[in-house]
Amino acid sequence: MTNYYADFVPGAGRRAPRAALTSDAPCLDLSGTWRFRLSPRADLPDDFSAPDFDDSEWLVLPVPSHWPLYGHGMPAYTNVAYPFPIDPPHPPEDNPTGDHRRVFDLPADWLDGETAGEAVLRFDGVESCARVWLNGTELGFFTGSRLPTEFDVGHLLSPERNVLAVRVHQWSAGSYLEDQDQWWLPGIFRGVTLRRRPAEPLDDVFVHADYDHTTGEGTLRVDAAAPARVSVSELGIADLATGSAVTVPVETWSAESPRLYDATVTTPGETVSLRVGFRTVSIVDGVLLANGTPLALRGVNRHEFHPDFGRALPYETMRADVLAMKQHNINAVRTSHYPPHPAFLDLCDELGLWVVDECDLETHGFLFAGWRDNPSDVPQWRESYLDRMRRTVERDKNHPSIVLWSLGNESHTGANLAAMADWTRERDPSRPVHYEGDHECAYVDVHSEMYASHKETAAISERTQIPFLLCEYAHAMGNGPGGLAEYVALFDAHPRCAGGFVWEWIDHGLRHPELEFAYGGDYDEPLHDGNFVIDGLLFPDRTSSPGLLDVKKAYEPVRFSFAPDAVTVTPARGDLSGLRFEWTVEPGGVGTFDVPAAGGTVSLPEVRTEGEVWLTVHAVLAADTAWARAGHEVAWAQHRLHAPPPAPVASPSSPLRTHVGKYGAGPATFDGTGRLVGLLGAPAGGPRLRLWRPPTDNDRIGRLYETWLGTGLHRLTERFDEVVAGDDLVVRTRVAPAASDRGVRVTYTWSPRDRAVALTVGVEPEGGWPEPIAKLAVAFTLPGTLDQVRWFGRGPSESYPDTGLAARVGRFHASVDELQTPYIRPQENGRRADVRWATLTDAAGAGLKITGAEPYGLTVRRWSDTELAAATHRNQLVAGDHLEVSIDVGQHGIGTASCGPGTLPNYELFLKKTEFTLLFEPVRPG
Ligand code: IPT
Repeated sequence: MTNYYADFVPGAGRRAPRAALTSDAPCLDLSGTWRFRLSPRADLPDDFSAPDFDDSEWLVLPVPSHWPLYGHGMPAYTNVAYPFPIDPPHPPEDNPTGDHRRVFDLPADWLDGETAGEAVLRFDGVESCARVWLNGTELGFFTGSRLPTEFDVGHLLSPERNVLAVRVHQWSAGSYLEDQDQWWLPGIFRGVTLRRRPAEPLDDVFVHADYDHTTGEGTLRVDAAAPARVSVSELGIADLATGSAVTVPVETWSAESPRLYDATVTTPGETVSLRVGFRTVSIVDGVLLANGTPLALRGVNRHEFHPDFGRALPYETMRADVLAMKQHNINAVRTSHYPPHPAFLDLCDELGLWVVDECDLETHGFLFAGWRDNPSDVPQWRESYLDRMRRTVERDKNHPSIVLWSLGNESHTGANLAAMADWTRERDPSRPVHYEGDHECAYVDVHSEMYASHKETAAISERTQIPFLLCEYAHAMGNGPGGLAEYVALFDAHPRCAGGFVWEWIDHGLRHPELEFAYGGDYDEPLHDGNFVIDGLLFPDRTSSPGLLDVKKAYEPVRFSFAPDAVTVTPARGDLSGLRFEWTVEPGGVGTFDVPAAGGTVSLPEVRTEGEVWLTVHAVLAADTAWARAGHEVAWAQHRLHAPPPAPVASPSSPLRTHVGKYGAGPATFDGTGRLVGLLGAPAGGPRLRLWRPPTDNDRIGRLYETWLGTGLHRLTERFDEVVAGDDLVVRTRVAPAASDRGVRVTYTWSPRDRAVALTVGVEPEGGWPEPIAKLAVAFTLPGTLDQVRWFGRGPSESYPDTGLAARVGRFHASVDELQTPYIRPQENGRRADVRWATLTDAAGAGLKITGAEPYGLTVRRWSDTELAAATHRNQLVAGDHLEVSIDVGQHGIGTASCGPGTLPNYELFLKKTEFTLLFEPVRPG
């Protein structure tokens, strides 16, 4: 067989695809330590397949694995571009090829007398093309990296010393169909198993478990590859013949309440165990329904990723992903852009997530060829397209969690996609077909878009005649996504809009010895897309980003609305029966209240406290669930019970201290030009006007950042024009970028107070400033020892004008280090919003309190904006000996311009005449 890896044909020698089944037939797991040899090319002799070939000099490699993650070759990242010439079906000449060998004996109970009997060798995932031999006999080859493949091998097996040889090519014709935005990672990365096939086997099963919401009854019918009997003891179903239906009262399966019934299907030779969930997906009047109720998909896109193992995920990681999704109010997942490991879908069934199961298909790189010869419309590729869809649907058809089949991603359009849709509908009429690239909706059942703006989303939701969803939105790259709440409000408002899937679940940062987490370019790839692969809600080590906390808030299944003396609680999905309601008043007290399952209005507690007082209501789990413990907070909301007292900046004045060439006011000292030189007896600097921020990914990739660079916001110069020392110390400056006649007149008025000093900053633009600015702030440098920050404002996590939904008003404490959000590519982060006051104190509790006449945004760092902007990986940030403190009275929103719309108009920031006042007072220990 020559050049099978450069052929349109998807494989040879394989068995027909079938469901992933749990069977009582013996199964031998062939994962473990294999022998391995890497070659730079594909056209090698196949002598290694001979059983007596001597592999004792070879390396060893765990299977499942990607070999580049074990030091053999390098990972490589491109988003859209193919990292080889577009010349289908030819893969590149440089084609790393991994030969794998595994020797195994059959377990004693496997043998049927002297013979091994029938058996099937199964590969659950190999990237990108494998040729397989058993005991020296070639079985065939296959492509379709994230799809299963089986071979009949019983006739080749011996009781002892079976030699399995697998040649894996990194590149193949199949690579043209696998241009997903992720690392290119070759290898046998999912399980390899040998499955005994008994006499009278049960090779395939197709469960149909519908639910009629008008009667409350479920209808079960199991189609099977051989006559078999079906039992579901909990439903009193015993010995139902395959092919015949029975209707009984059932509880439905839903993401909120994933009720499963254990079932068995039995032939004389084999018993298969299934978990059956009853649910019917339908489209009525353009609304996507499950069990007669609108499907509200509050989803995420999930790639399979682990920082050490790539797509060879440990089971515990898959489970952790599903649990974390559930705990963050995510109820749906799109398996972008390939069928996941089958165990992941079992977890979705068990724990409850609606799934869009996507075929392993993407030809995005043809974009750079103007979509010329795009495989989606080239007849030679048709069989490969159908083969991929068959293997997806056949493997996964029994999962109640799957509600839509997706043909693939970003493959433009064409007859082969239409053929996939036709085949799918014919094989499984119970699930609608999704594919975003069919813009005309010629062969799909739902209208899907990615990164539509809020305006477009509203417009499509209004005019569409069929269900509409955003298969990708809210690009979670770096700091962000901004504008999430506004999207979810649109989903809630439009019945035909079934919701959306945030892009994406996790940053694909690979653990790296020097860089901590690597992204594109860190392996010297000649062509790469940098940190565009770092765009998840989780950091690579699966700690949460602020974006994930915002998703949790935006996707809450409970809504609260407040009247002056009451709160109304309404379920947004499901009902309130599993929840307990609590309230806290800070400072004040705590309590609980009852709400009927369908929702209701409850009086608010009466609280008599002075000052600014907030009520927080919490919906928490009443009892342990499969995915979180009792007490886990599902939803919350806040309501201000008492307005703030007048800001204390107008405390009694005291005289300005003057010495030769120096001034003093409260804790502050100034040089003769009026420059701040000391605070609390320690060196300090500032204030300096700041209009720039270290660019977020959204700033940088969106075009606004270029505007900021062009305007020179990052290189403002300052001129001291005048200092007037009277009752107050008034310092007039002009701040302006080089090469421009624009400027800003900034007046700092320092008013001495009793042991304190108030600062009023007057800002007056000169010349036109038509573009948005990044922020309007003053920056100070303070001693590095003041690294304990307490504040009354939004927290505990960061917030920007259009992010920070998860940040509630309260009193918080964090060290300066804890205030930093460790984005993998460093960028603006860590701002705390709506700060009424903050203290910065040393270990003993001594330091400074900064109170705003109006709430302000606070950012405290151990490095400068310039250093933050220059760092490409977070371990390059080195703490200095002082703090950089920025106090802003406005920031431009975050938006999602790295992929999608920028900041919504009401979160834009423009420079205009402004005045704000801050009070600085010493804080003493204790
Ligand atoms: C879209 C892709 O579908 C997804 O895989 C990912 O690359 C995402 O963008 C960006 O991170 S395609 C884009 C052209 C809208």
